[in-house]
Amino acid sequence: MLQSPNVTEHQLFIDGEYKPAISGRLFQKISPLTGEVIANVHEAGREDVDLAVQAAKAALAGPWGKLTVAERAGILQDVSQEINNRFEDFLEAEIADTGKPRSLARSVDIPRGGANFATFADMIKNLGSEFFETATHDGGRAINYGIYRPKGVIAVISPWNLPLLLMTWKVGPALACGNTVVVKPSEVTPHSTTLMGEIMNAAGVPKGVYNVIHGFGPDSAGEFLTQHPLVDGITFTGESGTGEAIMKQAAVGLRDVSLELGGKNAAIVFADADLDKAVEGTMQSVFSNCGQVCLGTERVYVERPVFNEFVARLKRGAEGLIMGGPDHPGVGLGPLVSQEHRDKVLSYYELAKRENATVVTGGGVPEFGDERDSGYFVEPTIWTGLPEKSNLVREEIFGPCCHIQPFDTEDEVVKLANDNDYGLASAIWTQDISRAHRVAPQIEVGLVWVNSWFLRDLRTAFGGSKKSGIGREGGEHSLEFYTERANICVKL
Ligand code: NAD
Ligand code: 6OD
Repeated sequence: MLQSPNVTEHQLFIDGEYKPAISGRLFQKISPLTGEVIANVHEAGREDVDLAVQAAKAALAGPWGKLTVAERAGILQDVSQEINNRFEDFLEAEIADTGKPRSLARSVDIPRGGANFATFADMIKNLGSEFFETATHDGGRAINYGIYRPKGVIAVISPWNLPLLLMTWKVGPALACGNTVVVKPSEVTPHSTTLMGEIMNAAGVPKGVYNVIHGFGPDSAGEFLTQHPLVDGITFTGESGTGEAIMKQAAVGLRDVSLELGGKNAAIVFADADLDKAVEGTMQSVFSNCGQVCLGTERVYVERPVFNEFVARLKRGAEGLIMGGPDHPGVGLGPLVSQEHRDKVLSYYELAKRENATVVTGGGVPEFGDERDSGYFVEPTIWTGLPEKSNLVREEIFGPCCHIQPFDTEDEVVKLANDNDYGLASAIWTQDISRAHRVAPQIEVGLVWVNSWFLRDLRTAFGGSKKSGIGREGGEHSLEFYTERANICVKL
């Protein structure tokens, strides 16, 4: 394996300090652009995980647990500001780990890192509580009011596709609610989570409140963390199969889980849609982040009168995408994150051939004849003609590809969209406002966009139905997982 000249090292971050793993083990982080080793990462063993969890437990009883809500919110605003101050460092970290276009990381990933702290700091500061007056049997009165307590030590386990965005989406509300965290980022993208240790120290977050352990899932840091008896809750984003494993691990000791899992999201394009906008929106929902977005579209249903035109226009769009590294001129499509993930995506490209799909465009590995040939690129790909029972139409691929299918009636397309084990998100394209309101609630997912995609208001409920998740986070919905609610009843 080649090694880049600028190999970095990522240690664990425990109790406010960077520390080498006691395990003595290191693993390599490979660049998705060059296939070279770009970092050596310390892998946490059981002893390291125990240290991190003990630090998080102790911090609950330290200065962090004694702050007023306003003081805590103030510190989290400082965390947000520090992310903005170190914007360029986060940008470098994120694009080195993922290979994604710089413009995408600049406009989406890094700003959301900051927003995830600022939004939940605001929320917690402005939170009210319920109050009831009760008539008592003796003709008197009692009052009841609700309080929120932090849940305790939260294990945050995050994936590689939007590393900073998805990690802070959990850490922001967890800390806003007064918890402490031990974060296990994906082994594929360790950099930005490590860097957050510096941010926490600079913002004055007390030691032990934010801890980072690196490693893998089974028989490694992820499993050790979820099995630790002092962990009070586990919030996880990743594959549905991993979610099942984590739920089993959480059952021991009856720990609460919040699971944000996979998707096989449908876009529905009605013939009355503004086709320019539908094509542009679907280009984004299929190809953004090289298709590595849980909310991305992999099934497109198009009403028959505009089917051929839509397919032709999406094909033109896909063929116009420029593939390349973060700073390649005009880049629209980066590489997939790893060799392993490329193998998975390509296995579906092969399946399409075996099942005689019509390959509208793409379907293979591009040949550039330049340095891009070392990256994990695949062609943006569109298929038609497969039956709905095909695994390609049913399973999450997580690559820059989609299958397009015509439909004739509203009832038919609702059934098609819902005929899937996943239930994360959907996008509906129509100019008929009544139809939009009629169809959207019938789609069995956690989030439906109408004439848009990935428009996020962090105060809204976010999560998946069916195999796409358990629980909702976002705004005050996050309190359901990150706090314990108690009622205080006072007889007057
Ligand atoms: P993954 O499930 O392979 O890994 C996610 C994390 O879990 C990693 O940190 C991994 O090390 C850890 N892990 C794996 N096995 C574990 C175990 N047994 N115990 C504890 N930790 C374990 O997912 P991925 O490949 O990193 O990410 C892609 C997946 O994430 C896709 O399925 C995508 O749809 C999903 N995702 C969902 C959302 C959402 O909001 N619903 C958001 C982003 C990604
Ligand atoms: O926007 C978010 O808060 C969020 N959780 C996005 C998930 C994207 C999936 O890849």
